[in-house]
Amino acid sequence: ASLNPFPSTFLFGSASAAYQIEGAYDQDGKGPSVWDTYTKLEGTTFKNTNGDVAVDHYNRMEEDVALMAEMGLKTYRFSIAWTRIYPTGAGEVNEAGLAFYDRLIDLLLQHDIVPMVTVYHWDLPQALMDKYGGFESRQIIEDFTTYCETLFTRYGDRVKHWITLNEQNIFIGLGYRNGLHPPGVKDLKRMYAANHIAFLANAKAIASFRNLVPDGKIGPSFAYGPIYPADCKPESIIAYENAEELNNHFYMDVYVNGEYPDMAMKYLEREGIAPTVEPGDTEILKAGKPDFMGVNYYQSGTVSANPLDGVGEGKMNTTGKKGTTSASGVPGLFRNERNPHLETTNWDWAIDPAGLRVALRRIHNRYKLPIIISENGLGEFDKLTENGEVHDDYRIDYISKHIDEIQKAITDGVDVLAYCTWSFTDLLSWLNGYQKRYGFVYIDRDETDEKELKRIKKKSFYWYKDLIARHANEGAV
Ligand code: GCO
Repeated sequence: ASLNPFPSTFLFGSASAAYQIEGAYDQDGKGPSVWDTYTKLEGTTFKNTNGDVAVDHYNRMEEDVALMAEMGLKTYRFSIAWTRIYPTGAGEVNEAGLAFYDRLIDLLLQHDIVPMVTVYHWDLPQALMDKYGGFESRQIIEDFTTYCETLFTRYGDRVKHWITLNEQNIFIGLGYRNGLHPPGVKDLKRMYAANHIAFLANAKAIASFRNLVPDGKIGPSFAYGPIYPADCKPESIIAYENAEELNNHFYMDVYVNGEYPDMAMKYLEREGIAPTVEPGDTEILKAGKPDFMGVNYYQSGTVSANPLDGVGEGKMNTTGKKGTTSASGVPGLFRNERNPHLETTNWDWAIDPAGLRVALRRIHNRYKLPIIISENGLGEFDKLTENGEVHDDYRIDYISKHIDEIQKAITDGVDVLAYCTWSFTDLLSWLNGYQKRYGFVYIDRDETDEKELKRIKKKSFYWYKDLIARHANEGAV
């Protein structure tokens, strides 16, 4: 039996985020974000790298879009920097910031590239952190909604694909559990409280989108690592269910159904770290149901049982640091394990193409929503050859295997609308600097030396270009 083809409307694309590519950190009235501040604190990032210049996309946008057009991208997912629109998070709008994204959107459309806009990819205005602690205050709900409404009103005529919060589980988790992202806190009670407020902000923004862009689609992008049991011991199955519920359903259930899953909530209540759900919150959450689930997929996780006095909160395995995958977990619920069947990247992320099919099937079965794969890709130490080429066959291998699994999931019956690789050009890895490269386009720079920021097409660039053309012409990939 053969596989179903990708639908003709399927969008093969690529993605980025403002802080990771734009640079121009104080140009044209942009205000500072928490990442501008955090990366300047000694020791927070690899070799103290920051995004002041990044890959200077802000000043080279035309050149970058020309490369996307040459490739034939069907969609480009990018994020808008809140601090370009509202330099202090609220108050007066900065027309120069709005105009930059107008130009980007118009240029994409001229080349038949569908713009997919992320409204929040982690660069919270520093002013809102200073004023009320960012996501720790309910005041952010109104400021975030106002910011979103400004974007919906300005761009909604041309942009029909919107992503609200990018990887809420990661920016809240690394920000408040592991202390690795701003604000660098390690406090689970504060984490779950901020997370609840982020849900409310997300839902309010979606509700107002309905009035402003009635013909558009909107949803969050969730970093989904599907969980496997380490073996078939019954206690491993319970552990897997615990981890799937606390790490994954805990977020997606609220996005889609407006309610926290029972067992995770009971656990948080027992620990005294449950968020306070105020009267009216559930109604707000239920009124913000997304049109699709955005999924950023990099790897699966594997767990076994963990006794009550077992290993505790370790670093999440998404930090990209070596050796953090094992020996962590939640006492009484699960313990993270290595999966002996999977190889890992140089940053110790398990490589698991079939896990993407698992992810898509699970989301489809539980939530019955279409899915946009908003990120998937391989971070590597790409090197230029002597004649200035990049032979990233490992990336081609990685992406093609993941695309095969998407096709299997589509054949299974999952409704997948788009696939965005991470990333189009190389860019700043939040904590790992410029050495960790994800792009189809190599950028000639390192942590300290910006060089000329020359754009060099990698081997994978030509490969993805061919794949998109084959899909457009023959329906095959
Ligand atoms: C990194 C990460 C990021 C994320 C992306 C999440 O190395 O910093 O991989 O690039 O994948 O920003 O949405």
